[in-house]
Amino acid sequence: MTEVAIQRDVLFDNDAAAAANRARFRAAGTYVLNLMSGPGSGKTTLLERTAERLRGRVRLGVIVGDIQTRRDADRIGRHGVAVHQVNTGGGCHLDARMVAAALDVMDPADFDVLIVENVGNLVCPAEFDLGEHDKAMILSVTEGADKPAKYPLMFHESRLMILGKVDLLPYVDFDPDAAVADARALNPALAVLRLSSKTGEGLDDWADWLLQRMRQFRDGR
Ligand SMILES: Nc1nc2c(ncn2[C@@H]2O[C@H](COP(=O)(O)OP(=O)(O)OP(=O)(O)O)[C@@H](O)[C@H]2O)c(=O)[nH]1
Ligand SMILES: [Mg+2]
Repeated sequence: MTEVAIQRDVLFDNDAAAAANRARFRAAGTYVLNLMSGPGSGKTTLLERTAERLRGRVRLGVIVGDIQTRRDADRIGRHGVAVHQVNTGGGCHLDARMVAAALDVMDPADFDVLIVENVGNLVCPAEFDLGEHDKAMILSVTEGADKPAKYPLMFHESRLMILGKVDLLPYVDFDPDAAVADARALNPALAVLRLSSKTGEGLDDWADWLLQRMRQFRDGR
């Protein structure tokens, strides 16, 4: 069997597992977001801030994927949300079966919103459907404005791009307009939010976006 054929089979198996996850989320009425980015772009920090913002408003759960350690789950768990850590043991992304296994621990029916923090990686996570309703990504200003053009798939697949760590804009050579233009050339419908988990800029817009997507999912169910 050729390499191409093997990859096709892997993705086919994943798609079947993703469809089963999606059916489970629909039955439970749970909106699910797959949050992706390169390593260290600020996913966990944003989820810590999100847990604080949404406390008492929606039932938020988090599944977090990392190659090793449960450090991110420990960080998020300190903010009073239910969180489950998945370790891929070397794998560079989550797949739908890993999420299905996590759902044995985190019953989707217990949550209005379930956010999956994917493994930090700007490439592989975008290739795998987890059964989520939306993909969102963070591009932090420390990573360089050339990333949409160089790593196109995640920008193409995402509904929302968060321009993260904007508090650092004065200290880095990052052209936000160029980054957004390149990302929208790949994905004209891409929503963009400027955000800093440090100063709080953009956190209200992020919470509004998330709650609006949750309501739209419920209305369309
Ligand atoms: N200045 C600034 N630093 C930030 C911001 N958000 C996160 N950081 C810092 O960036 C570093 C990485 O943040 P994390 O939230 O761990 O990033 P991550 O994307 O979850 O990382 P991985 O899970 O390892 O991929 C930490 O030192 C954070 O304090 C921000 O908005 N501004
Ligand atoms: Mg993290």
